[in-house]
Amino acid sequence: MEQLRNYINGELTEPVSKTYLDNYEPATGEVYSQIPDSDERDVLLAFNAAKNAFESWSKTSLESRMMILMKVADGIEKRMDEFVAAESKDNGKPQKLARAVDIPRAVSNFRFYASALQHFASESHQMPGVGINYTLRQPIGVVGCISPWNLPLYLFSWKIAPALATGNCVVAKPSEITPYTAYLLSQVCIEAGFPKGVLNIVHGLGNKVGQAIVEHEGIKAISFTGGTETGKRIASVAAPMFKKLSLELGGKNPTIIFADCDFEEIVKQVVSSSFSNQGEICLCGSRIFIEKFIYEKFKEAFVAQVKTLKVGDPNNDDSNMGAIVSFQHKQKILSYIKLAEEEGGAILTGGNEVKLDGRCANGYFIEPTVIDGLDYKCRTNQEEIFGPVVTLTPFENEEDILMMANSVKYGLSATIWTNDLKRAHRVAEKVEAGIVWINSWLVRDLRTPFGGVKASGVGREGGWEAMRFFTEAKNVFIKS
Ligand code: TXE
Repeated sequence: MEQLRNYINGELTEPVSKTYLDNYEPATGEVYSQIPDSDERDVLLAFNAAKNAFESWSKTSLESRMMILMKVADGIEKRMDEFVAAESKDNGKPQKLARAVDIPRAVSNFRFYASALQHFASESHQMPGVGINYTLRQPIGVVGCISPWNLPLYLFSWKIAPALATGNCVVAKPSEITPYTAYLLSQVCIEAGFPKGVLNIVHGLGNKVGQAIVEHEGIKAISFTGGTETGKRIASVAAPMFKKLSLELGGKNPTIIFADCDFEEIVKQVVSSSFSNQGEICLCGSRIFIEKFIYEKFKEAFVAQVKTLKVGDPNNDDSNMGAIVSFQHKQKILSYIKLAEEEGGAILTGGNEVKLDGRCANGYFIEPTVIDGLDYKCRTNQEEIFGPVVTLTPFENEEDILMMANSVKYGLSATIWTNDLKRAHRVAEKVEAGIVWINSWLVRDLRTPFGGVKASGVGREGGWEAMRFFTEAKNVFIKS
């Protein structure tokens, strides 16, 4: 059985405990590798390596820093097939999705920030006859990056690339459920000649390794993506330590469809925004609101389209949906489907586990599920399910839809389908979200601010937002 390794001080290392955790393949339900069951001792080794590397890394020329980050991007790209297969095997997503989205985006993340670091400028403020102020944006030092299982390398690199680009050294922890591509990244860093100790990857459990990263006095900023409840726990530890915090948390995103939308075009797009990655994307639209005039027409067309989705072996190119990431998460999703029925919902399609034969006979598969007839205030419509489950709800008018859309504790993203330009701007302005798409979904420009409001998180990633998060601004005034 393959045993993964931590990446500490430029070397692949065993956990101090010498113990390992099983790593499952969601499509088969089988253990296929083991990850280090690291603890605070491994985090301490990683922190010391990062601290020792900081002096030289933070003084590395911008061009050299850019070059080595570009080499990492090239290294991933060169091993694309291996990364794609690993991401799909670890997460359960179709290989074609990992090939189209996850791994290319991880490459883009490294290239984006490798170039951004050469253009990241700061301000000066002249006081005529008095003097001049200039702002230094200095790296923080050793920072912590903790990422989830839904888009493993995509979100892992989304944090560590800007952290490294701004001259910090990193102690990073991928999800224990999907560790493999982070392990491959370690190998790429070694092959690229990445300076020792600048990036350290410690595998293991959240409440052991993640907690140790958050608690460590010397780790001055935490960038986290994951569940809202975990975000709360992290904030409760980090805030009193005055650490900088970036929290990208859960969502319960509305898809808002007005009667004047381009009906034929949107049905397939809303199927995609509902069920991509088995619905395990924080930006998926899980509450679909349809203007009452077209409710029945949309319901019929949408359900018919959903029924064409094939849930299958992630290795097969004709699979539109793969496996749910873990047995526990599959059970959580099924429990919400049961709750929806208890709350009076009608299952229009789906609602069941999918039993495949062959190698996937023991895998974790759920049908794409569409439910209607629920009150917008019920638990199914208020709580994040994070799986292939969406609800349909009719609405009367703009006021009605904004009240329902904003009724949840989350505020991550929203998607609006309408050809009324003024209405699009009005609704985009009033919907409580950090990211809004109009007549599109998941169009991503890495320069834009990324993040949510309310229980969806604190702070923004992306573009200069990430570069500023990972630096401290210092104003210096010189008298003339
Ligand atoms: O997140 P967790 P998971 C939501 C979604 C999902 C829920 C849980 O609702 O069902 O979060 O998913 C580490 N201190 N999203 O289990 O548990 C953990 O090891 C420090 C939305 O992935 O929050 C992992 O590396 N770290 C999200 C990471 O935190 C801790 C995407 C995320 O784990 C920790 C994924 C602790 N006390 C899930 N406990 C989005 N917004 O994209 C755990 N961890």
